[in-house]
Amino acid sequence: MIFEQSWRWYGPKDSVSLSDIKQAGAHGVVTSLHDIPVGDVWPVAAIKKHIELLDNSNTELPFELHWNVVESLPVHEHIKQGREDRDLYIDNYITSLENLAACGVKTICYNFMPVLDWLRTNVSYQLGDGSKALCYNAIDLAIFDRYILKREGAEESYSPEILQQAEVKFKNIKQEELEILKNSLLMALPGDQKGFTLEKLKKGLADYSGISAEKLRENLIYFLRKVIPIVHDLGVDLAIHPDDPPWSVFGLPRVVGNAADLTEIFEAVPQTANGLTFCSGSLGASQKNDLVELINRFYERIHFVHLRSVHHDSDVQFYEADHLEGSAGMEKLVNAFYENQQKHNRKPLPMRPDHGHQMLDDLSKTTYPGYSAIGRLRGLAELRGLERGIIFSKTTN
Ligand code: CS2
Ligand code: MN
Repeated sequence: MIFEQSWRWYGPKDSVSLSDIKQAGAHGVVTSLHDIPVGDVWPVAAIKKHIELLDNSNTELPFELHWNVVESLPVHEHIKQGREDRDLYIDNYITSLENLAACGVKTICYNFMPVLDWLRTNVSYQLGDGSKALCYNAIDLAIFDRYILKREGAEESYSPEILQQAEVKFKNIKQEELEILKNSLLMALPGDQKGFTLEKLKKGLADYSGISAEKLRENLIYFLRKVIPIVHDLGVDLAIHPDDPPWSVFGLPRVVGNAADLTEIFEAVPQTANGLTFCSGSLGASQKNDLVELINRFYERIHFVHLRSVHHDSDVQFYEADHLEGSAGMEKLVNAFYENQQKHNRKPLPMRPDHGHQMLDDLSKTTYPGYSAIGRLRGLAELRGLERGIIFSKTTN
């Protein structure tokens, strides 16, 4: 197979159970210890307890689940900011990786986005078939930034056209539209952080004033130079998740968005343990990124795959389409993974459908935006079919 079918699980509090995951046909469980504060060490006992949850589910049915990827082991903001105490947090990070390795969990996804993880302006964007998707609109982001957050200097982050359109749209906007916008941007990010308030967001942004993209990149490389040589010897692979969207938001620096960024990061610390989570949705949000080229170029560093497809309505808006639709060209991507696997003779890479629509019964449930059961089930099933079809067409005449 090209991929090890995987599924993100937020732990016992997740409304999608391990039994649901089995029924979705995934074997790999991508999960994290969400209750441990960012920056603290993950103790062996806590890791083992989490593994036991999966092991216990394996006694019910012969269908086995295992923890194949940590998503995420979050990086403390002081490391990203390069504060004086960063070495302490880096040491904790290394200890957590050593503990995970001792328990056999060796693929680690993380990101280096300041303050925020992924960001959307509407987490319940209505699609024509009745399902709901996640959507990003640059004009709405400008409205939030200027008129709700009222960030100082916000106007410098947008083009005159966007600012003008934001002004016009804001004048006529309905209260409920504003609520959706505010809630979408401030909602709790999946499992990782408590929801933001405007105040917390302002404070988080202020902590980055004076930190340029160059500085952030330096801080990332500083972190990798300390961590990679140690974890490389343990057989651990780190897989950085690209910025989503892959450009600056709220004036924050972002440095993991395209081939040039990735090349700098990988050249600075060449071991393949310094690797990538190939996320077709995040990288594909920029129409300048050629996804197939990125797979071909960085394949040997790709340790984990997120598949989803965005659809670009215009230069200012994209939404997350069905996995086989949208702009990603999923057939070409899965084919590129097949070709590279043949060439480099690698075992199946863990792959999960990254987000799904809220559809059918999902619509009446509360789930983390993007992480409903049925939408992802559809995504995984379609991707599995595509994978089978590609392998079949390559191996039979
Ligand atoms: C995920 C990210 O939901 C998503 O889009 O791909 O939140 C991802 O888990 C983190 O950025 C990885 O650290
Ligand atoms: Mn992703």
